[in-house]
Amino acid sequence: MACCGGDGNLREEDLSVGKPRMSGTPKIVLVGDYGIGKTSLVAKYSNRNLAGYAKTTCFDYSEELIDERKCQVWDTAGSEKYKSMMPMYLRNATVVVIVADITRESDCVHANLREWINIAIKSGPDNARILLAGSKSDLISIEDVKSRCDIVNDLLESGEAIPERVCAVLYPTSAVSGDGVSELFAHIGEHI
Ligand SMILES: Nc1nc2c(ncn2[C@@H]2O[C@H](COP(=O)(O)OP(=O)(O)OP(=O)(O)O)[C@@H](O)[C@H]2O)c(=O)[nH]1
Ligand SMILES: [Mg+2]
Repeated sequence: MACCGGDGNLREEDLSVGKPRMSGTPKIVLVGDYGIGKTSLVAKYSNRNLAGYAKTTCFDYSEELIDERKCQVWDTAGSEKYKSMMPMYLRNATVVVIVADITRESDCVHANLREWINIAIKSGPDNARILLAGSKSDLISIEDVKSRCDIVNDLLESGEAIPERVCAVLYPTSAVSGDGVSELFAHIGEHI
């Protein structure tokens, strides 16, 4: 369900879906650049078929069972123009999942994750858990997936310290093969 006005601007009532009716229900927010596979990940988890690429407008909202608990899942649009909306999307988030395309060079994946980690820390609640997922693992070999995750994890450990509530381990996933998708959502389930 897309939740934006026809002018592409978010209205306050668009966010009512996350308000009192759902209070107490864990809120999971997926963030990351456009076209990296956030919508596909949620669709794969909930066994929905996607017909081609339709970029998300503002955010899509669905309710999913994660670890046998009903959760609100907010799948945000990655386009640059929606970045200013992040504080609204991230409001009251329980878990923020940052998605990055693992097929890109490791230092690029790392820089991307770092940027989104900073956004999530700055714009999200202080107690939200932040998890990292790599997408499109089906497009590179298993060996490359492993070595890229290792390099990115090493890069995350080095340099500027990351707060403890960020689980700085990159989970590889593929919305095409399904690899890692249930593992990622089980990981989310550990934090709700
Ligand atoms: N090979 C492969 N393609 C993928 C995977 N996940 C997504 N894609 C493709 O990548 C494109 C973008 O996927 P989306 O899930 O719409 O990306 P998004 O992050 O939601 O994009 P925005 O809504 O624009 O932010 C689509 O053509 C998908 O088919 C994956 O795991 N493997
Ligand atoms: Mg999308």
